[in-house]
Amino acid sequence: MFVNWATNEVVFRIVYYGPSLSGKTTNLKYIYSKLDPSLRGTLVTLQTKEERTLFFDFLQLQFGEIGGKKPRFHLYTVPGQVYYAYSRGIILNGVDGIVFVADSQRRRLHENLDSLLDLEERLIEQGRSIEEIPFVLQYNKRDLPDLLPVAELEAKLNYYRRPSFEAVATRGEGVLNTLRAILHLVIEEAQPSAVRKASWTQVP
Ligand SMILES: Nc1nc2c(ncn2[C@@H]2O[C@H](COP(=O)(O)OP(=O)(O)OP(=O)(O)O)[C@@H](O)[C@H]2O)c(=O)[nH]1
Ligand SMILES: [Mg+2]
Repeated sequence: MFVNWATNEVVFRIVYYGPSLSGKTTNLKYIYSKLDPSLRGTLVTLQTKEERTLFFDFLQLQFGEIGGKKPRFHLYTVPGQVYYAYSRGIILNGVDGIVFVADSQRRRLHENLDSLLDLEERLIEQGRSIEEIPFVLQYNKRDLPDLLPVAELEAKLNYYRRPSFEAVATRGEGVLNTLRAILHLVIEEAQPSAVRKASWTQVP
């Protein structure tokens, strides 16, 4: 959380994490397409020709007020490809909330586990722990064949028992539920009394 006293803004950093091709950028694109332009900025994506995220994607959301300040939510995606660990560390710096986008396909279980481990390592480097950070999981690509059942994904990936959501990000299914959940947790962490009044409920 970062307070800009000059502009009376409070800025929260929310990071979409997960293995390569799990659908992180797709989540941001859908949020961008659905939110009223008065609530969001432009979507910045930095991609290779093959549409793999190179450094990060970025989208700013702005809703209502918290304790007299204007909250801004900076949504980032990390590049999932294994060798971009350094970039992921930079993007995670000062994170207030994490959405872990898992790929539900059976053959991708190991990439999901590796990415979760990578997330924990990047946080430990910064003297932080996943246990103290608002965190939700999204089981994406539920439209594809040969999926792991949700119960198995829960058992394997959700060992901290955090809120989790099924999704088909390409169709937008589950994307806004996931977003609402992380906004709720992040605001609750910052100021519990503000949750009910906060206008994150403006997410359609
Ligand atoms: N069938 C299906 N395809 C999806 C879904 N979500 C994303 N995709 C596709 O998966 C591919 C990768 O999606 P991205 O959103 O670019 O993945 P990413 O997690 O940002 O990948 P990196 O930037 O490499 O980390 C794209 O072709 C998407 O259209 C989904 O729910 N179902
Ligand atoms: Mg991406």
